[in-house]
Amino acid sequence: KKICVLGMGYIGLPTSAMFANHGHEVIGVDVNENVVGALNHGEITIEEPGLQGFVRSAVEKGNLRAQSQPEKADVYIIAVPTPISQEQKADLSYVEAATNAIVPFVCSGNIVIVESTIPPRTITDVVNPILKQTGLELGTELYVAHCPERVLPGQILIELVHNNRIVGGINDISAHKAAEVYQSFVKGEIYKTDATSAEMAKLMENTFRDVNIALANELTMISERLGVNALEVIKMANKHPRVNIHQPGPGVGGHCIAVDPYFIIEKAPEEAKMIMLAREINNSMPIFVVDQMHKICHVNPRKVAVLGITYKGNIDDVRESPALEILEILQNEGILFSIYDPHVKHFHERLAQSLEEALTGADCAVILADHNEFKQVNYDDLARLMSTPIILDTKNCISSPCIKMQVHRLGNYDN
Ligand code: SAJ
Repeated sequence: KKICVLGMGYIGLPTSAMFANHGHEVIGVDVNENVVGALNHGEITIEEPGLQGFVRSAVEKGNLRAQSQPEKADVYIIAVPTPISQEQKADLSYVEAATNAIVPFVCSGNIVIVESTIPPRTITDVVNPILKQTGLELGTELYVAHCPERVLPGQILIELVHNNRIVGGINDISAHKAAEVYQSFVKGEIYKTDATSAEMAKLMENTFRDVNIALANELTMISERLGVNALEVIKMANKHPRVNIHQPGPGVGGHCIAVDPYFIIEKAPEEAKMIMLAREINNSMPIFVVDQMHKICHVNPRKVAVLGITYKGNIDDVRESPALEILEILQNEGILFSIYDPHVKHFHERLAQSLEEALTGADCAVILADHNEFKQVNYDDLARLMSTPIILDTKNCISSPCIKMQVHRLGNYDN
């Protein structure tokens, strides 16, 4: 089949390479000329384990090429971003633009699949009206489905193949046709449903995680008040067969979990009370982390070493990262900071080249992302570089016991 994928980002690019490496002819479309140029040389502009080699092999086989405009194909997959606006509403402009862009090329028998995360009813209320401009009858001549992506950044190539998929068609035949498309590489189950259920299911998956992280973060704040070790409490409670409290941390970042719950809230603000509260709790964590930092430092810190600024470990993505807010708070408080993140190349003039450089002269260090690089370090060896060897580990990632370095873990107040 010939597949045209719109949006060469974290989802569209690996998906394109996957189809291409499974024998399909894939056209990758992106509005960014740099991304298009790089891709045609087999180069990628994002970090994801295994992706570079995978994309290069697809391009070298001649099955994947990039361009800035769509063209005629059998299947169109829309995988463009849905950012959140200032008013915390889904900005559907990229989805609308991508749908409009394919209208001149779509023919009878084609399948249009939206993978972008969208608020409930977007296929019915926004995408279908645009596709009607083709003059084709939707569901009989043009098949339309929402097949939300579910891959975890850091494990995209594995999860694309092994995760279960939900395929929400505008009618049964659309769901069936879209499911067939994914059968070429998906080894998980493919479940067929209607488009609106698929939209809502995707949003609820990420909301479930957000609410559970909020519960862990709330437990952390309660534990601070009561002098309890929240990390131990979570470990023990999770020994129950039906309990799965998530891990506390400096907040929830990324372009999915910190954003998707708002797509539900905007559609039903009166009812989505718990969902909103979870957002508020998670958004309050950067302030809590800075407060904790002040409590463990005996004097007001002059310089803080911030270790890890991505929204989670072992990735290069700083979007919606709680670290950005923590840096802003430090800045506003007039506290000097150095930053070290082995996964981020360009970010800030204060980005240090090594852990040693970042720690030198610091009164306190704060780990905000659980990169593997931070787990195996002998922090006792580094203690001498700091003015005061104190470290706040917000991701519970230091495993070795320390003597010279004073290690405080977010959540552990049992002392
Ligand atoms: N986090 C915690 N505590 C935890 C788990 C995560 O504080 O116990 C934080 C992380 O540090 C990070 C944020 O939450 O800041 C989100 O990280 P994540 O690893 O939970 O998820 P994402 O955003 O990288 O990917 C999620 C996944 N959704 C679910 O697991 C339900 C992924 O499967 C989705 O495809 C992705 O969102 C998406 O694109 O929607």
